[in-house]
Amino acid sequence: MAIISRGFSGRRSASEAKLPPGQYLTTDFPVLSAGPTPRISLDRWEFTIDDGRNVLKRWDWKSFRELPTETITVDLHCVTRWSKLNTSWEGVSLDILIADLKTDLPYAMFRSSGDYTTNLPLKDVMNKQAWIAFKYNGADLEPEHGGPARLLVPHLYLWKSAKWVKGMTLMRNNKPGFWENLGYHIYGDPWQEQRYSTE
Ligand SMILES: Nc1nc2c(c(=O)[nH]1)N[C@H]1C(S)=C(S)[C@@H](COP(=O)(O)O)O[C@H]1N2
Ligand SMILES: [Mo]
Repeated sequence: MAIISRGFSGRRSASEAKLPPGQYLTTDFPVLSAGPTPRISLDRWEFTIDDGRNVLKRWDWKSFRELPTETITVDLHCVTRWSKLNTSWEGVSLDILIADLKTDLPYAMFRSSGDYTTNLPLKDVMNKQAWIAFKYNGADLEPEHGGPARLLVPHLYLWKSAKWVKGMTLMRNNKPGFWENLGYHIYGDPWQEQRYSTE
């Protein structure tokens, strides 16, 4: 008996081609949180950028929502091996937030309500690679998924997309955040399968 394999057409399907190594497709939207879901009221929400000494920029919800927004469709890849394709978000590009920032500090630690942190090279949040997203599928982002607003960095494993994000601290040297300290990769490129710090 012939086994009709997925290679029947001689090509991978479009969705398989979008799947990094070791990942499987899911259509639901799992919730992965290291702690309880914080409830953040919009009148207390803020996002700040600091250099470890001084606050350089600060937005409250009103001024943040006056910034230009983008609607984007991106693929999500969690290090626990699920991937979700073509997710739709609305958010403010990090390019907008750091546009007139003058700094020679090449790394950033993103900070969330709760104790969650995650580190990123500044160049990875520039040039339409990262957003602070406040809508998912056209609706206000659910608290479980990081609402009112979360970082979205779809080209890296999803632990880099800090939920309930409240600020970024610019750094001279790269430092591990929450999961990176627990053995996950300092960078986390899903296409290179950079899951753990030994890889
Ligand atoms: N503040 C915060 N952000 C977080 C996390 C967390 O525990 N706390 N978990 C991360 C991990 S490991 C993943 S896979 C994604 C999960 O996002 P989701 O719950 O919306 O699927 O959020 C990331 N951002
Ligand atoms: Mo994750």
